[in-house]
This record gives sequence, structure tokens and C-alpha cells, in this order.
Amino acid sequence: MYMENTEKRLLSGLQPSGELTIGNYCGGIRQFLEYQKEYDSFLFVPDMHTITVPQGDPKLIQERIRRFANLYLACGLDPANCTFYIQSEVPAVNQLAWILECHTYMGELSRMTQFKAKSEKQTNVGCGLFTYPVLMAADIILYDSNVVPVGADQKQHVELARDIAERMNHKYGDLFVVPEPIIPKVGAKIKDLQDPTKKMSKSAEDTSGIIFLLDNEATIKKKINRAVTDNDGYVAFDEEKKPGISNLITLYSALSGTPLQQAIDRFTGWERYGDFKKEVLEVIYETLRPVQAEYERLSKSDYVDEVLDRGRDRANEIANRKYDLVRRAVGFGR
Ligand code: AQP
Repeated sequence: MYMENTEKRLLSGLQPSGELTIGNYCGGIRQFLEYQKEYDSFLFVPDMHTITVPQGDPKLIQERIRRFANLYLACGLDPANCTFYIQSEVPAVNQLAWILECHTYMGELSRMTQFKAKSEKQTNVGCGLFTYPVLMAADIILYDSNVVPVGADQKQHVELARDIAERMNHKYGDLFVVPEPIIPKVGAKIKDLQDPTKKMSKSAEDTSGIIFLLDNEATIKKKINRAVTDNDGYVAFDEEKKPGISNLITLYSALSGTPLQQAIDRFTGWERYGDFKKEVLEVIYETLRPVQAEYERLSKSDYVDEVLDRGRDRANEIANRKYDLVRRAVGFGR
């Protein structure tokens, strides 16, 4: 099997559709930060994924790409340890995606829950929304990624990438590493504060139940104070009967690093939701203050371009070598 080096590789990406949320932080970014030093880490901005649903002005996508990139750095991405790049700047991913599409079944893609949920919200559903999990599989296996840290909603897509890699290996010999998802124990699915039965999503239309990483403190306070709870008058963890309170306890646990059971023990029985919400608010502030300050500093400079240029070059080098191997294996070219 062709492998770049013996060090295990980690890959992660968050698409620049909407703005990054505290849910994305808990399920995606936080894990990346935790593991980045243990692996040969790859982090990318999946800009090609954003146009699977209609987007507005292309200029806004470009601004968002930059904002996302600066935010990753501000959150603690270590450029010395990480290959950080923009997806569309590595053309081999598209070339590989085509080959993988021809080895993926319609039935598999029809079962993707995210496709079902997102396609219901649109009238003219683009084919890209349907085939997007294959592009994601290409993103992952192109680099022989061993692990992919994701929130719970993306587990199905990583499993599809595994199936495709295994199928390709079976048919053409060992071409790809079969990746494993890493799902956080706590915070894998942070819920919307206004509707704690559904996932907090960066591109949701109603933003009142979403905390964005760049929200100011007054806005965050308003959103937490208005977070839907219940009328029971006591704090307890019960995701079915008390989804709002349970979501806030989970958020507290994920952000503070306090084990979930310890957070539950601490807050269970508190009778004033206001006091409990203040504690949650404090850990959100503590998490976001340094991130926002660093973001302000970075966004005034061009440092991010330096990092992304370096990342693009390394990513292309590895991706082109792998693609060349795959295209020969399937019989393309002379
Ligand atoms: N609510 C969430 N709780 C925990 N983790 C979450 N993630 C997303 N929402 C939550 C994780 O963040 C990463 C983002 O992946 P993505 O950009 O591919 O998009 P997504 O999974 O579709 O996330 P969103 O926020 O819902 O974006 P939109 O609205 O654009 O579709 C992944 O690791 C994801 O699991």
C-alpha cells in the first residue's frame, strides 16, 4: 500500500455555510484541537461543499472562507503541526470524487439522513447535495486519513467513506486507508436553544437559538437567557423530558471540560434556572473571549494566507501522488 509516512493522519473540515457555532466548536473544532498534536493533522475549509445548497453573493462565500480560516487559527489550530488548506485549491479531490461516485450506489446516498433533511427544505434539489457525501469521502481517503473527528450528524458520512474505501480496496488492491470516525463523548450534538429537540446548525434561518463563535457577550447573554427550558422549576438531566436543561448541562460540560456526570451532580436540584444559566454563560464567555480577541488580531493581518499557501502546497503534493495511483489502478490514461 502507498503511504506517505508511518505517522497516523487526522483530517477534519467545517464547511463555510453560515457562521461557525458553539455546536461546531463542541463537535468538530474542540476535538481537532485535542488531537492535533497526536497525529499528522489536516484541517481544511470545504468551500466546495457550501454550494450544495443555494448560496448568495459569491463574494460573501469568499469572506466567510477567510473568516473561518482566521477563526480556526484563533481557536488554537497549530500551523506548525497541521496542514491547513482550502478544499477547492486541491483539484485532485474532485478527480477522485468522480471515480468514487462511479463506485457508490444510489441506494447508499438515498439513505443519508442529512440529504433527506436538507432536500426537504428545498424545491429544486441540486445533484451536488445528493453526491456530496462522496466528495466528503474523497476528502478523507485522498490523504489516507486514519481518523476523522466529527459530531454525531457526520458519523454516517464517515461510515460511507469507510464502505467506499473498502470497496475500492477489494476491487483494485489496497489503495486507501479505511478511516475511523472519532465522536466526542459529550457535545456530539448540541441542540438549538429555541428548539432543543433539533441540532444547532450554522445555516439555520432562525438564529435566535444559535450561539455563534463571533457573537458579542450581550447577544450571547440574551440567547442563553431566552433558551427554552421547562416549567418544572428544578434542574435535572433528562434528554427526553427536559431537553432544554439537558442541552445546557451538556454545553457546560463540553466547554468546561467537566465530565458530564460531575456537571449533572453539581447542578441537579438547583431551583433557580437563572443561577444555572449564569454558570453556563460564564463558561461560554471564558471559551470565546480568547478566541475572539485572537480573531480580531489575526484578521488585521495576512498571516492566514501564509499558512494556507503552505498547506495548499503540501496537500497538493500528497493528493496528486495518491490520485495518480488511483487513476492508474482504475485504468485511466496511457
Ligand atoms: N450541533 C452540533 N453539535 C455538535 N457538533 C456539531 N457539528 C455540526 N453541528 C453540531 C459538527 O461540526 C462539524 C461541521 O461540519 P459541516 O460544516 O460539514 O456541517 P454540518 O455537520 O452540516 O454542520 P452544521 O452546523 O449543521 O452546518 P450546515 O447548517 O451548513 O449544514 C462536523 O464535525 C459536525 O458533526
